[in-house]
Amino acid sequence: MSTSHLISRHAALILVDVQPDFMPGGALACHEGDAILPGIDHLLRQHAFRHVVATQDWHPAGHVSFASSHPGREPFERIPLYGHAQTLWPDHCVQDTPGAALHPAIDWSVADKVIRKGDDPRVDSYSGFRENHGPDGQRPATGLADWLRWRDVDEVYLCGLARDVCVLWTAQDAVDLGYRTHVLWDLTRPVSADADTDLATRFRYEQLGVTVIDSGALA
Ligand code: VGL
Ligand code: ZN
Repeated sequence: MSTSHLISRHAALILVDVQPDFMPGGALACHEGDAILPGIDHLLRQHAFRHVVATQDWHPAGHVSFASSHPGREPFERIPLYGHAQTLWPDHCVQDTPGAALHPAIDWSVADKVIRKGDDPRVDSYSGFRENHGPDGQRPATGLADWLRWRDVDEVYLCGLARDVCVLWTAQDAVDLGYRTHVLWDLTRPVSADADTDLATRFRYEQLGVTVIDSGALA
């Protein structure tokens, strides 16, 4: 935490799913999810990153990840789907609803690119880089890696929601794709409010080789 991070010209900031549905009052609220907004606003106003990308969870009504699409199932149950575990969620980030918007408290004009994910009704998508496993066992790319490659990005800083789901999956893929990967811990919040789970999440990042830092350490 003490080391100050000099931001490279080849680094991108990736803002994951900063959307009202993941904040208190929203359909799939993260614990204190809105607490990240002032820090993200501050960071963007500094124009510290040459490349800024936002991801946006963007589901059609009746999406396969919604518990409501599976009669007799409840949100947060897990079911097998295409050979993998699928957590069922409350209906959230339904396309063109206010809860799915990029959060209005942030000035998104500084984002160079918005990657929408989860719009295939049959497939969930946590990572900003690749969809979850589909019926054919593949994980289709979202286009984010191509976009970053085109701009010579070799290092990514992640923030947003949720710390234990979409930010984590994005971090995992970033590491797999060879990016030096950092998570801005203070600018993330988890779906699960449980402190032990949160500690385990932090350990997972560290195991992956992701640097866990606070945004105050950026220079
Ligand atoms: C997310 C669950 C379902 C996230 C998205 O943004 O972390 N979590 N869809
Ligand atoms: Zn979702």
